[in-house]
Amino acid sequence: MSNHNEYDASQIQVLEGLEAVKRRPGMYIGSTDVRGLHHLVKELVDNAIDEAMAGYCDHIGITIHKDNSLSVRDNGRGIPVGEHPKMKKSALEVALTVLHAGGKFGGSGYKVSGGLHGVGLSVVNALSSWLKVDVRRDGKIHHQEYINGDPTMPVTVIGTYPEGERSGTTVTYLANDEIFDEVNYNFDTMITRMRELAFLNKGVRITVTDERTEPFTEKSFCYEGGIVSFVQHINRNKDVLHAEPIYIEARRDVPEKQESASVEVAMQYNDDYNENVFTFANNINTGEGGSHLVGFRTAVTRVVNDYAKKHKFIKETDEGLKGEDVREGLTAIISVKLVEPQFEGQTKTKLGNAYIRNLVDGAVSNGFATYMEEHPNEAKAIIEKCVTAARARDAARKARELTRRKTALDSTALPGKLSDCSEKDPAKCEIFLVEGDSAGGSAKQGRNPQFQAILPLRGKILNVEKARLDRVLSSDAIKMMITAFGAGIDEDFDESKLRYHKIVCMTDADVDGAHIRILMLTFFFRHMRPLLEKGYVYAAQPPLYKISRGKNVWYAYSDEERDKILDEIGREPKPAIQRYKGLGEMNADQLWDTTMDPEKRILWQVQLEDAMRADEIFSTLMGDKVEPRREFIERNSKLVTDLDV
Ligand code: 0RA
Repeated sequence: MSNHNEYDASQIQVLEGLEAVKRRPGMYIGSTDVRGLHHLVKELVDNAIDEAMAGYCDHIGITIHKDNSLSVRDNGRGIPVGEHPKMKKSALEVALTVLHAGGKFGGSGYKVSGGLHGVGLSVVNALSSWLKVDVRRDGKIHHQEYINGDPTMPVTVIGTYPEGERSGTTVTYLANDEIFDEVNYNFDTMITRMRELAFLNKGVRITVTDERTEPFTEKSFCYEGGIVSFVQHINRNKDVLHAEPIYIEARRDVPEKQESASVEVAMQYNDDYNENVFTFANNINTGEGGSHLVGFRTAVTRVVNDYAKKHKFIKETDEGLKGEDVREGLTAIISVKLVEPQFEGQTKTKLGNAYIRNLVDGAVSNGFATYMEEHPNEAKAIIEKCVTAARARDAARKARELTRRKTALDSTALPGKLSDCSEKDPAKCEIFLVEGDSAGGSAKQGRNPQFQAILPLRGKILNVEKARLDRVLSSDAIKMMITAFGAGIDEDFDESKLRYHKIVCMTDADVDGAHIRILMLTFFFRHMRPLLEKGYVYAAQPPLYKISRGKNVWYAYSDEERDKILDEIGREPKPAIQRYKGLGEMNADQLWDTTMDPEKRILWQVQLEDAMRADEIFSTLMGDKVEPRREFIERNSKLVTDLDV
């Protein structure tokens, strides 16, 4: 087999064995924690998605087995099994044992895919205690097994499959528990990612089966509507301004590169105040944006302004609507596919390829303008929303300038309620946002004033999910946080001005406390997102119980811990058990000992793994539709109270 569809050795970029992967797994999969573990699944699923993008596969199955091994199967053409012309062994074995062997896998026919077909296979093999592969191809079932990355048998035909049945590839592996801290897959993480992949690749069915539960748990995703369904899914609990999302698609040949690139956009306005625009390049979530996002934004601003002027919603001489005005309440998915994506930025999730900007701008300018002209009622609703947003923004701008001027020029303008610390190096400074004035008093007495600042916040914080910026900025608690942190908000947010690198939400260990914490997090998420992205936000964990006997005191942070302590110290001489109802019941020393002392306290760092999931959580919890909120809380009662774990 030496037709041009089979790769040859000259196309193999790096000839390295698997030792390099075993030695430095982080280089290949990011980390060896649970994220790295999930990365293995991603490597295999990406290969199958490539096969689907090339048009040969429409079903991908993922099964988590009882022993934590995992299978990925697809109904594509099957990995080639013929002899590799230069390596003198089966192409399948080469794919599993040679790093980057997949770099140019497949030759032509993959013009718009990520072009990395099969790359991850050898990495997964290197990091597995055992791996088995089955390829159905040309009527035969080819099989091979590995231990610690080494084959224990040659590729062997172990049977046939009936004519008319689909070809395909199945890989089953057990992640090596000497390499990974954790070999337990998280079903929910898996579901979220697979649903996203199904949205991005319309018509491809992705099924996830968890055999660890009795009976098995199974979820299957397939969206004929693709990213249109995705936008409807994001907006499902919101009131939309036009019934159907706007869908735009375009493809362009890039003659200089002999390749083509494609873009798909789906967009729909809702009556909220947030922008929910998510971008992807080759199915990879480009969280830092890039050229596709710039092109999209330019086009949307231009189309809305042109239409608004032409149809006299605003005057020809007006300054016009700003980008942020035309994106208020806009939900959109932008998905581009191109041959050699360049990923830049701090987290390598910013698309660099400059020509994509014009591709997206052109497509959206045409498609969106046409939609507006053809749908005057919908266009009117959209424009009126943008005009209102602009007016409110003007009021907010004035309010904002006030806070900005204060923070920039006037350091004495720190909020009166803030008890600041004396240390000036932000990296060493902590600020505790404390629920209620009485707990605030104890915290102020109990703290170490060298590096710990206290800001008491009275009552509920404004729900920013349901308020425009002008109202947000008129809330006292929010103004205090902005001035105390010193870094500004929204696009003015400047991390280098941040005055504390630990921002600790210290609320009661009850439902109200959890609610107040979510309100704080909602504000950070919508207006100071870098705080969450950079891991500056923490939740304090005050104890639930104080157990005392004679002079000895123990604190328990959960019911289980209380029982464990009681088991250890014995229940017989009847220790006194006090259940704390709130932070206010603790005196200054107790608060320091249990919750604030860096030597003893438990702080949870709030992690923002997935902005899209966070948006879903915040808009469900904080939005005004009651039914989805109730359902969400029923399904996720643990998550809601532990949102910050
Ligand atoms: C290159 C060529 C061909 C198939 C594949 C790669 C392929 C790789 C993977 C990895 C997971 N599933 C896969 N399915 C297919 C086919 C070439 C030919 O048939 O001519």
